[in-house]
Amino acid sequence: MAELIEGLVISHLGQGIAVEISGSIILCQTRRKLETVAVGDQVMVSKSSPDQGRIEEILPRRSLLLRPSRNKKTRPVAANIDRIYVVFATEPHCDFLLIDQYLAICENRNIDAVLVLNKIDLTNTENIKAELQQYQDLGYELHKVSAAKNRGITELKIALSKHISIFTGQSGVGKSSLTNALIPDKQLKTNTVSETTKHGRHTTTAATLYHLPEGGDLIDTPGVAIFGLADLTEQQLAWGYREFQPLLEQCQFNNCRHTKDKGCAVRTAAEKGEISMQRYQRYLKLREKMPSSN
Ligand SMILES: Nc1nc2c(ncn2[C@@H]2O[C@H](COP(=O)(O)OP(=O)(O)O)[C@@H](O)[C@H]2O)c(=O)[nH]1
Ligand SMILES: [Mg+2]
Ligand SMILES: [Zn+2]
Repeated sequence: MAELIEGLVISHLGQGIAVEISGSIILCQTRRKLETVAVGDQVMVSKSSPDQGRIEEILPRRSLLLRPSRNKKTRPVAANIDRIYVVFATEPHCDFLLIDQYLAICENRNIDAVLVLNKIDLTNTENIKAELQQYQDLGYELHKVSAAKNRGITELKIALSKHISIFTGQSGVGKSSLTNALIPDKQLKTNTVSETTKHGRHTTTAATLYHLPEGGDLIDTPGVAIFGLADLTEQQLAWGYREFQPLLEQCQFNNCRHTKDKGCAVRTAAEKGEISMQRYQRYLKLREKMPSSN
């Protein structure tokens, strides 16, 4: 059998998978019965020609993001992500419920979450000051940026420089604009991937990993990268509110749902103002939206 070489999965193409091996990209198929390969995976490849090969093995993952697919199954979206940048903006409006949901998913998937408030050129952030402070008090890093006016981008580049990251957030908040500001030659790179591998065009639905000029990698996924609450349990949702974590074992009943339950430490803490009542109420809303709740 051919020698195995380590590579990095850059993108899914129409006819195979683009794998980067010491700076050049080759087109790979996968060994039969190999589980689904995700962008960001470290893989072992056997080369069949200078620009083609086969993925024989997926190396252990640090993290894995899934999205639901048909038949209640899930599909991997991206692997080995260290940080999820949750992008939001006051235009059209701030959806804190969605932000909490993303933070809860990150908390459960062992991925750091960072907040990015974009479009600071448009409005001042006075009316959401309290919410922003709450997130920062919980230890979440916050970047205030404008992709359009190139504000805060240098700081963002520094933050991105040591990790594999992904942007997520509502449509229209400026994820694509930020990505373009961070990767000025993105289109060129995308075409290069398709050309070097010769086969098939780079489809618009494909997630792609880009090396950032200043260091770090950004996985760009067209559309929404992280999907709802589909794969969280109620317990995981509560755990996803990190300020609840030390309280969860103080609830009187170990199957406490943290709603109207007697002796609930979480509700009590919210009522006393020890944790944010707004966050607690958003937790209740999300809980109701969960497929499992009844
Ligand atoms: N004023 C302003 N508009 C922005 C900024 N960033 C993005 N936009 C605009 O917001 C809209 C949505 O941006 P886009 O990057 O497509 O958002 P995405 O859906 O999250 O990828 C576009 O019309 C952008 O020009 C910004 O920093 N300031
Ligand atoms: Mg976009
Ligand atoms: Zn409780």
